[in-house]
Amino acid sequence: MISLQSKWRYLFMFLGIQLVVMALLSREGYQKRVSYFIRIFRKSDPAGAQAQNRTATDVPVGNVYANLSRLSKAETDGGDIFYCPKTSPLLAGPIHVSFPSGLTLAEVRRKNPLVERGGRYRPANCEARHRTAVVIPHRHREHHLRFLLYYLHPFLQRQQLNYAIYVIHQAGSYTFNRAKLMNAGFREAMREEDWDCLFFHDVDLIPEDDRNTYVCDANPKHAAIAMDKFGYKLPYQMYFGGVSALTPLHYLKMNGFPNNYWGWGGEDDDIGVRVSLAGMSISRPSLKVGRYKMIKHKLDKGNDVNPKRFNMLAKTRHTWKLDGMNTAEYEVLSREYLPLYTNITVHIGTEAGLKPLPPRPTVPISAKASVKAATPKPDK
Ligand code: UD2
Ligand code: MN
Repeated sequence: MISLQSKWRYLFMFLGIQLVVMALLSREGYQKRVSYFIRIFRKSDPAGAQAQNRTATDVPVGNVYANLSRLSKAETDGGDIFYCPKTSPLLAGPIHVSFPSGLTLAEVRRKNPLVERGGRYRPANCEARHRTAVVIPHRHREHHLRFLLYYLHPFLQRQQLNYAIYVIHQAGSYTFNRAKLMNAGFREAMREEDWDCLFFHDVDLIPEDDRNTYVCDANPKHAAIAMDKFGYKLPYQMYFGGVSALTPLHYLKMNGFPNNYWGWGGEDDDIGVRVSLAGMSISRPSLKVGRYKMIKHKLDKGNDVNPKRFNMLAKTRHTWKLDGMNTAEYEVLSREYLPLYTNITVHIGTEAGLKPLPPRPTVPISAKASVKAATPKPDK
């Protein structure tokens, strides 16, 4: 009969032999088999569960950072660099989007080591086929901006683009003007580089499929065709809000965007109408690919609904050539090349122009009529 003590001895001997065998196997380059062997004994291993969700290229489905480990800094030997493939081999389709609390810009930086100052990137081992500037109108939405940067940087790197991210920040507290900020963004981005495509991008919209490529089409493209807030459907045929993409030629052909929509609403429809007035049509990705999640939010302070929007929209066909890129007046207050984006702070004035509105005179009631006549009317 074997005593209890010798039972333990045999057990230790058996484990010892196993360890020696495993060590030998791993020295011979059999690490994969060893880790497989180990995994068999770890039933509830989350990594094992995740492995079942992997694609043929060993990528966890939906993780926007999954493929970035396949990117590297330039390793060229000084020889020719060839164009990147027409379809990036790094694309993986649907992206899982969630908004965990506590995300910091430092974390986004850490996860995107190849992004250069000003939020720029170009593939190291092939020549990008496309140069895209992303223009984001912004004020007081730092929380949303962090999430957008977290998702957009790896998304664009997967697409093997030469890109930069420009945040156009409206200075002051006067009513927000999304479309005028885009005009400023267009001019300031083109001043820096000969971009062949500009993406005009709400700060709170996160793309959910990397096959929605951030390159331009033959016609102005409306990219945010399927948003969660509209049940992943296009709300109406002429809808052009959220995210759109135009070449510099498209942009100039339609005289850019309107400058006179102050506050929420209308400007996106005006832009859509401009596309057709300039003789172009709207192109769109498929509903399957042009999917976006919008970070939930309330209407901002300083961006009240614009009550004049319907009247203005009715006049777009008469106004589009008179107001737009050709009349966009603003002052650049600062240009900062931050690690994850270029921040351009602009003063865009008010309805009355670039100069701040003169303080209202306090006058006796009898004199009010004559002052009214002398005060410049805000333009429509
Ligand atoms: C819708 C459209 C948007 C625009 C807007 C009307 C969608 C997804 N988007 O957005 O493209 O046509 O209606 O103007 O339907 N912003 C700031 N700070 C502010 C206010 C606005 O940064 O204080 C920027 C920001 O990039 C934001 C964008 O302007 O995403 C649009 O404003 P919004 O998100 O408040 O309006 P929303 O979601 O109704
Ligand atoms: Mn929004």
